[in-house]
Amino acid sequence: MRIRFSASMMCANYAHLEQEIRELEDGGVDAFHVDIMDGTFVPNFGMGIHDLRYIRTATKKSVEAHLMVQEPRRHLNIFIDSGVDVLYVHPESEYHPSTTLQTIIEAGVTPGIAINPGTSVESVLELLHIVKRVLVMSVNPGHAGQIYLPYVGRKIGKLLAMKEEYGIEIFWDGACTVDKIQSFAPLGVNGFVLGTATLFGHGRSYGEILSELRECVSG
Ligand code: S6P
Ligand code: MG
Repeated sequence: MRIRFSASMMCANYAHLEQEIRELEDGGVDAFHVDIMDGTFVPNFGMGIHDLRYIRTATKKSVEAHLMVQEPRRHLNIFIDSGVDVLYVHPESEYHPSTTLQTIIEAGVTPGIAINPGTSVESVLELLHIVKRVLVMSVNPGHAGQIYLPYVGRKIGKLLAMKEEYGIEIFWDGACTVDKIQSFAPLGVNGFVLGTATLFGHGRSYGEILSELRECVSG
């Protein structure tokens, strides 16, 4: 199984965004992760629709939008029309998350749910029938640079045991360090969102870091 590494673009250098995208692509990143926040569902404003549209036009690689917004169904078409490959919504943000996910599926976009540290697998069980991806938050959503919440490890274990039955892929978002990748990739986590913990702001090239990570998870 090829492990997929996504770059958390909220952590990129906006003074040179195009150059950042080229360096990440050349360095071997698999996808661009765009954190959209509304200041209500999470206590922060992250990236916006213009950032998402720009990144979409600047790369042919996969672009995933992580919608940390209240009732994303109200704005879903804006995100679908941006040309994203994957849309993650938070079940906690909707009265009817399955309706929202159905709209995503019908638009031909890969449907995913992002689940907060305080959200149990049991409470989203039925949604696992219709999503392709589960993005497990190992920090509370809203900010980069936070500390890993260790109790999330058990939830990942539970989801891994259900992967085959539900036909889902599991992705990790938040405080994703090398040791976490080394421990969880062999267990079956399909991909990791890389932010400040591993990829950005370390004074090393993205290519160097990504090759080391690739080596860590190979074989
Ligand atoms: C958090 C967001 C994440 C972060 C990412 C940053 O609300 O969904 O995608 O951008 O976790 O990575 P790090 O390594 O700084 O925690
Ligand atoms: Mg995210």
